[in-house]
Amino acid sequence: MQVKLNVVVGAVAALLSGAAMSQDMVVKIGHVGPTSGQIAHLGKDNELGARLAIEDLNAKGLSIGGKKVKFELLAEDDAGDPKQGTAAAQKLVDAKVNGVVGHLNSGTSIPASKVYSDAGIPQISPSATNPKFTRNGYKTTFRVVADDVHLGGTLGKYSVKELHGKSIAVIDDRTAYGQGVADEFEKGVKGAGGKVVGREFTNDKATDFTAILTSLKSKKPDVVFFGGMDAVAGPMLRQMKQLGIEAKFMGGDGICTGELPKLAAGTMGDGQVVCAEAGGVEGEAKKSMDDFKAKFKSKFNVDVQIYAPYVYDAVNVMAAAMVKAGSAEPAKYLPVLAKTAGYKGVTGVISFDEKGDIKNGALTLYTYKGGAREQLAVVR
Ligand code: ABU
Repeated sequence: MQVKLNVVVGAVAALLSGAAMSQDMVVKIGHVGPTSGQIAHLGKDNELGARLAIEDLNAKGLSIGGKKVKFELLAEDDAGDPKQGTAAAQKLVDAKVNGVVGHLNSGTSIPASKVYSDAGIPQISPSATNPKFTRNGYKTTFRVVADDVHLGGTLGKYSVKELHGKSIAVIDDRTAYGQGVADEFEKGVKGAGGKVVGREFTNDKATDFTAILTSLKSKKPDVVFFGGMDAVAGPMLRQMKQLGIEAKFMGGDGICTGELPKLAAGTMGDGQVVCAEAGGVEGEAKKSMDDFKAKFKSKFNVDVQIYAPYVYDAVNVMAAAMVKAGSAEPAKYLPVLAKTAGYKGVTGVISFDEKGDIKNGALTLYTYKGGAREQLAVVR
């Protein structure tokens, strides 16, 4: 008798759980970043931001169009390489993701944006800052950070007006991001009446900068700007020290990471480096960012490098558009996503303009003291 009862209870439980499962809807969010290679620490930072967002969304038990939703993360590695970027994008399209957050780099985000656009899948980059990313006329392309026109231009002006640079040297890594931000920096310097005494380039895998630094040294720069990522900037700082180049060192968001002091191996002077994150919060809004960073640290036992909070917000903005549209189908929620206005995230208020760029994007200027990043100012 007891055996029969157990069988009946088991069958009812199985039926009930089956019914619950059939009511649930799975929403697949793709994430792509370089989780291997020289800037894997930044790719992993972004991916953890996505993981935290998905966990928090699932904990809220959201419904979309009357159906309970389970969000799933499909994480891909593009190694920061444009070809691997488009292959990863195609893989996510084939997996029928509902939306994509990524890629990290401009050099991967730009070619991948065509793949997502052709498939009608919304893409939000949390960190690609090259202006071209949102200027191809694709309705599916968005970003939640300021672009390099703003970033490079502001840093260029800052080098002249605040750092009082008289002879400024510029180096870039020839990537879409590095070359673009360095060009904008140069325009900013010249617009502020400053003088660029030399321009050199390297690549995003280089480790030896002796030739270009020696050439620039002869021009006696008081500021050196590098358009590229922290993995290259760190060894460059080490070699500047070895060559006795005492200049201030500036860079965009690609170098403005928690990892830079380690990569420079203790050769950065206090206040020597000035860089900018392509976003930022101040005043009362700072608490949400600080709370996010504390939660991230307690959950993953690592500090935020730079863009994890922006990934977190990008996933949430996408989910909010799905809820509002009552559908996770890309064609149905895309118009709602495009109209995002006044979304309050951990990185501040997010509204998109007609190109898919964040409106009124902020920049946060930083320096480093005692091996730690220290905020100088938030500017718009
Ligand atoms: N924005 C800095 C790093 C990513 C990129 O734009 O390539």
